[in-house]
Amino acid sequence: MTESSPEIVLYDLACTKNVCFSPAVLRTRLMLNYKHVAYETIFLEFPDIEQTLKELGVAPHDTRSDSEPRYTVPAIHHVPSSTYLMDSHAIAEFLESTYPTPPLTLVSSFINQVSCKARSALGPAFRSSVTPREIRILPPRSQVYFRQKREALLGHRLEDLLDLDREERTWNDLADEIRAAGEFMLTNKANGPFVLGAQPSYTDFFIAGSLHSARMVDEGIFERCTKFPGYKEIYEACRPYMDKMD
Ligand SMILES: N[C@@H](CCC(=O)N[C@@H](CS)C(=O)NCC(=O)O)C(=O)O
Repeated sequence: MTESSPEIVLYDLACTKNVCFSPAVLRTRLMLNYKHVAYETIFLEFPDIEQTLKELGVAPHDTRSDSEPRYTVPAIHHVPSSTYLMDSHAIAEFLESTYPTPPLTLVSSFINQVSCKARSALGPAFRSSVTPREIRILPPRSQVYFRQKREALLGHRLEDLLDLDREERTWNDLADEIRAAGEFMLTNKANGPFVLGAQPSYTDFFIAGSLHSARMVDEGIFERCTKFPGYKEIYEACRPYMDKMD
């Protein structure tokens, strides 16, 4: 397979750095890189996602509220089977069954617990630090879209989220939980650097993807997080699967 005949077209979210920064797309991208699947990327601006995916015939999400977008990236076009698919979890299952080698554990009781702890510890911290800064790396049309959607949800201006004292308190309040989640990631460290030990899992890609996303938005958030045990280890172990980011 050559660069000019990719197996997969990956629809990603555009930013001014021209690299992948969406945490959801990063999970898919790390998986494609890990499995050495030849793919090309089409970066879409926020306001173009719905129309582009609709025109491709992608089935919309069955959403129950106006706040959940009906079309999201990542989306893929699997060229050999003319399959169009949206949603990182559905895409992960498709990739695992279509490209079983090398294998990737997508679910297990242990990795699900690790994901859950990481999400609950980092979610509020990233919402206080990443969400208000993300707009800075969006192109102008995406900025307008992002501001409109987020402010409608928040009920106030994005800038009001960026209160440095409150941000500090949020991280301090969460410190024990972030540390505990990071230490839990290291449960199998005697066998290797990944959550399961020697082999990466989808949870490693979730953690590394979230950290890389934060890093693309603001290096300081990444540094803040990787001071805790576990996070840097997983991130570095996943570095080999971050070679292609565009
Ligand atoms: N559950 C989805 C969520 C993906 C998601 O939220 N993607 C965002 C970009 S990071 C998106 O496409 N949003 C479209 C919009 O807000 O209109 C997944 O994991 O694939």
